[in-house]
Amino acid sequence: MPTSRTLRVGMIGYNFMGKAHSNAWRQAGRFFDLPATIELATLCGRSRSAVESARDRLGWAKASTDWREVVEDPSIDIIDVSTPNDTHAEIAIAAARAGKAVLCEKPLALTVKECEAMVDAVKKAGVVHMICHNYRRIPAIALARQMIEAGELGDRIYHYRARYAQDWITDPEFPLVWRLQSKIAGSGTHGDINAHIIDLGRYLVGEFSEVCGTMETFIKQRPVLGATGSGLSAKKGKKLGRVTVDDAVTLIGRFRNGALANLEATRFAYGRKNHITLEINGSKGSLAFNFEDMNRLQFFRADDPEGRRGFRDILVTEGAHPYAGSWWPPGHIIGYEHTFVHTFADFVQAVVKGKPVQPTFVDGLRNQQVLEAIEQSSRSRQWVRVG
Ligand code: SOE
Repeated sequence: MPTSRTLRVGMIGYNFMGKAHSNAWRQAGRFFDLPATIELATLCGRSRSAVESARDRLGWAKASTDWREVVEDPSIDIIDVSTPNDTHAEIAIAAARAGKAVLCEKPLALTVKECEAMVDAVKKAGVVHMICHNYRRIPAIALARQMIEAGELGDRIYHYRARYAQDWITDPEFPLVWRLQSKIAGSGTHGDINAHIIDLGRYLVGEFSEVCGTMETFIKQRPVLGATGSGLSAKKGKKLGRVTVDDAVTLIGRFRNGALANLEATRFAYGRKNHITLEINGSKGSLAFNFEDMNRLQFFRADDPEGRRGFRDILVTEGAHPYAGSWWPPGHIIGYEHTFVHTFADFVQAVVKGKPVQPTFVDGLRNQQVLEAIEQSSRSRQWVRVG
C-alpha cells in the first residue's frame, strides 16, 4: 500500500506503558504495510527533566509538560493517553473535542459515568478511538477468536475460565504506588488486570449478563513511596499509608449466550509474573492458552478419531496466523511488545480509513460496567446484573 500521509502522534505519559507505546509507534510501520508514516512528535509528562530524558531515550522529537498544549497543537493527529487512570477521561475528552484520533490505555476511566462521557465525546466529535487492550492482538488469541467464530469449538460455548496472576506486590513492604491508591487508579488488581480477562471474555465468548464476585485487600497498609524509583520498581519511604484498592478478586458469572464464567485476578501469586491463563470449552472442543508461553494455543477436537484424541499444540507463528506473517519465518517467536505493535498498526489503518476499530471506547464502557457490577456484588454479597 503506498504511504501517502504522515500521522503525527502526541503521547501523554512516559513510564511503563509509555515505553511500550513508543516502541509500538516506531515499529508498526516497519513490519506492517501502513497507509501512513507515523511520526513520534511530542512526548508529554509532568516533570520537565524526566520527560526530556524520556523524549531522548524513547525517540520523540519534542517534549512538553502541558498536555493541553499537545492536545491543541494543530499539527498533531493522534493523542495517545498513557497516563495513570484518573486523567484518562479529561485528556481523552479534550483530545476528541480538538478533533484528534484517540488511543487510551485501560481501564478507560475510573467510573461508568466517566466512560459514558468519553463515549459521548468521541461520538460527537466523530473521531477514531480505541482502548488499548493489547492482549486481543496476541496471534494465539486472535486465532482463538477466528476458530470460535468459525464454529470450531461447536455452536455452544459452555465455559470461560480465566486467571490473571502476578506477584509484584506480595511483599508487604512494597510501597504505596499510584496503582494502590483508589483516587488515582479507581480500583486495584480489578481495573488493572481483571479488566484484561474481562475484555478477553467479551472478545472470545460474548457479553456478560450477571456476576457474583468477591474482592479482598490482604495488606491494608504499606510504606509510602520513597524518593527514588517508580511504577513496578518503586522504592519505599519511611511512613505507612493506607491501601485503598483491592489486591485480588475472584468471581463467577454468566454470559448472555449461556456460557459460564470463572475468573480470578491477583497480584499475590508468588512465582506468577504475568500469568494469563484461559480455557474455553465448547460443544465440539476446547482451547487453552497461557501468556507466559504466548506463541502457543492448545486445541482439543472432540471429532478427532477415537484413540487419537488429545490437546494439539499449535505454534502460532505461521503466515496463516493473524499478524504472525508480518514478523519472522515460522517458529521465530514474538513477545509482549509485539501485541502493542499489532494494536497500533490496526489503529493507524482505521485512522486513515476513518473507520471504527475494536476495542472502541464503547468496549471500555462495557468493561467498566462489568467491573462495577463485580464491585457491587462484592459489597452486597449478591449476584448483580451487568449494564
Ligand atoms: C501492571 O499490573 C501491568 O503493567 C498492567 O497495568 C498491564 O495492563 C498488564 O498488561 C501488565 O501488568
